[in-house]
Amino acid sequence: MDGEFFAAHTVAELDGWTDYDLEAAGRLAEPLSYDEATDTYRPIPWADAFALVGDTLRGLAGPDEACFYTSGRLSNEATFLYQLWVREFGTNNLPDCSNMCHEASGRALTAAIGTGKGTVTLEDWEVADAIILLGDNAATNAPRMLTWLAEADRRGAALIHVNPLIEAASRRTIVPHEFVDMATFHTTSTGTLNAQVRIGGDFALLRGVAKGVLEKERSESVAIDRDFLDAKTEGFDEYKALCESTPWADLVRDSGVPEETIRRIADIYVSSERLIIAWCLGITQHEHGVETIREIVNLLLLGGHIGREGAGPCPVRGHSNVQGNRTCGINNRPDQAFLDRLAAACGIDPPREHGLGTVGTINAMHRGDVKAFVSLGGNFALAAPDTPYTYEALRNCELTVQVSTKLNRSHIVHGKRALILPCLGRSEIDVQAGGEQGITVEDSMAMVHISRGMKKPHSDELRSECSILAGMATATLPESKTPWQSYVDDYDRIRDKMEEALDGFEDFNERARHPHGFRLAQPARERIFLTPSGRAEFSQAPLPDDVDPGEGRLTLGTVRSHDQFNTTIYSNDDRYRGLKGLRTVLFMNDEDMRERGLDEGGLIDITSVSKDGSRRSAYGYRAVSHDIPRGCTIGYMPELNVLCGIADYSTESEQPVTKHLVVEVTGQGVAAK
Ligand SMILES: Nc1nc2c(c(=O)[nH]1)N[C@H]1C(S)=C(S)[C@@H](COP(=O)(O)OP(=O)(O)OC[C@H]3O[C@@H](n4cnc5c(=O)[nH]c(N)nc54)[C@H](O)[C@@H]3O)O[C@H]1N2
Ligand SMILES: Nc1nc2c(c(=O)[nH]1)N[C@H]1C(S)=C(S)[C@@H](COP(=O)(O)OP(=O)(O)OC[C@H]3O[C@@H](n4cnc5c(=O)[nH]c(N)nc54)[C@H](O)[C@@H]3O)O[C@H]1N2
Ligand SMILES: [Mo]
Repeated sequence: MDGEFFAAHTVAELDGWTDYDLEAAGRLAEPLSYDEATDTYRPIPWADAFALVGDTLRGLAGPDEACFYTSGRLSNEATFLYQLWVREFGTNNLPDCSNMCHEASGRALTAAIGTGKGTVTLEDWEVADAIILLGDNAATNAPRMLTWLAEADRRGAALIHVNPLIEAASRRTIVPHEFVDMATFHTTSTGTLNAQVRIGGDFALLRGVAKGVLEKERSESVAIDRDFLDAKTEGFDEYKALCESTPWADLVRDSGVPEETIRRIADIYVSSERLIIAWCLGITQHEHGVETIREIVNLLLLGGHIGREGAGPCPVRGHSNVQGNRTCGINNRPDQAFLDRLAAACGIDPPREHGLGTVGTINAMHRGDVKAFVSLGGNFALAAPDTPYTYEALRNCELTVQVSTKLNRSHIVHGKRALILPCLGRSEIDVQAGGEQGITVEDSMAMVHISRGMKKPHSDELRSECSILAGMATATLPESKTPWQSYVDDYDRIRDKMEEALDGFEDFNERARHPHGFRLAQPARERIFLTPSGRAEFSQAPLPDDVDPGEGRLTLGTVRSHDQFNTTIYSNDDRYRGLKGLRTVLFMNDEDMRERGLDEGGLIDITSVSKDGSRRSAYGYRAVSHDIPRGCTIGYMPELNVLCGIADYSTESEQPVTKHLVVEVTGQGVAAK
């Protein structure tokens, strides 16, 4: 997609294309700048593009008038350069996709165990006796996990799936890496028990399991790990009292799960020596996401299921390097110790005030307080909540800059001036002055390893993300003492600096080259809890009060279909949920449909009621009957972001509550009767 492509299609025309067609148009091939007179993107030399970025940023009233977004694919090296540029420039305005994804996990784990990551490794999965998986559609979004689940089932481990939907991975499924089974359509068991919670009912379920375990403790002294609780935790007695005083009736009502099932999970808990609890977005994208994850940790602590082989908390991350982005400094709320070390290693004076996250960025752009927006990957326009409001916010900017591989909506919804800077993909060869370069990423289990692209780049004009970042940084900071070009010439030099600036990166260059890389230290894995008390902390939150959406309303969760990657939709089918050719649907409970006079496939309108009382609607959807608890409904992201008001974010995590929207659903023609 070079200059000719863009000369032939105005932005107004591209605006009419589907997201699929934008993405399918091919790889971006050269830097482009928006030309208002012709409403087209036109080729621009790299040097001029960098100068435009530098001039615009230096022309702002202050560094906080700019925001710098990251989607979770950026390598550790590029991440480090990005945050160094932004902090040397003078702001912590570093919103990222984590603000919409696992922010709640990081905050909850930091408060509970002192470090914002899980403690579980792949070897732990191989020896766990029980695995509880909450709010994850593994068959679609984490297919590698199917292999681990199938293996666990074969050795007799208990697999408990907690989800309002009975997803494909929760019973029997075809495991993608088992080729013979695939060829013969042989399914493998990947589930023992399904607990079909109400949306947002996980907290009550988890507390119920804890209550069941504590009741058992009266008769079976082995139910909890007394020594661990005494030596390593804080707040157990209060937590125990809280569990005891919460009536079963409340736990059953709020979770939507029968007492008998909750007690069965407690039985499994007590009979398991090694328990892993893993979770994904079904837990995080709620008002009470942080408290729910703290309740996950509470439950693990009871039996000492942390810092022990085969046990622990395991947030299932999304993008390939979203965890590494945080480790290497993408964080709008950096802690002071991190900044102190960065300042000493890099000779900069980073700002100390916290910066804007995703929701804060949108609001600030909307008000006109933020005038420049730089995006390293991702598709902010569609991934963010309140689509029309976010569009207005982006269009308000003086300059938007997208560093991307392919065209998407965020290039079409742009600021007054706009740049598209095309970068190498991870699979492409990256040659710099010092030869071919490799980059590192960190996976969900904190393993870091180096990799190199093998393919010839799509176009000679493409630059690596490190090189683009250095170009923008040099143009922004002419007086900078950071040796930007030297870093780009040889990424080993970036890694040497990272070793100085970041915890856990000792001998980085050497260890990254080990065949399987190396594991970043996770102190909580060694039962070293870097909390203020030096112990793992029980939390004492009350039951959430928002499980019931109110009379006549439903709670809506937005999810991915089988054929999509976040904002990129590959087809309108959702194989495992048995749907073909349509994404404008809501999965509904039969009773909820009957109550509204809806037939299968009936046309519906959906109106959300925001926290601030404002209303938003989506029209012409279809109701699809599904096995889902009453009062709950599920539809697809990113389309349904139009229903998530800008005020609909969690006060605990600032995450948009995209699994917990309050909606009214009416049949077209039915409501009028
Ligand atoms: N193929 C593919 N893989 C992906 C992605 C993709 O789009 N496509 N995206 C990547 C990214 S960035 C991420 S973060 C992950 C996301 O992976 P998932 O978290 O699996 O993503 P979702 O599709 O949003 O599904 C969330 C699940 O939570 C359930 N759920 C909804 N509400 C609740 C609730 O209140 N409680 C519980 N217990 N469950 C609930 C839904 O039924 C659904 O099964 O996947 C990553 N992997
Ligand atoms: N309603 C609702 N909204 C949600 C969610 C939800 O469950 N419900 N989930 C949230 C979650 S978990 C996440 S993570 C966010 C995702 O938010 P984003 O990360 O912003 O969105 P993606 O769709 O993953 O971004 C895809 C784009 O990244 C670019 N890209 C791909 N590979 C590369 C690369 O190697 N380099 C560069 N520079 N660019 C590349 C491509 O242009 C592609 O179009 O969305 C959030 N939004
Ligand atoms: Mo994500």
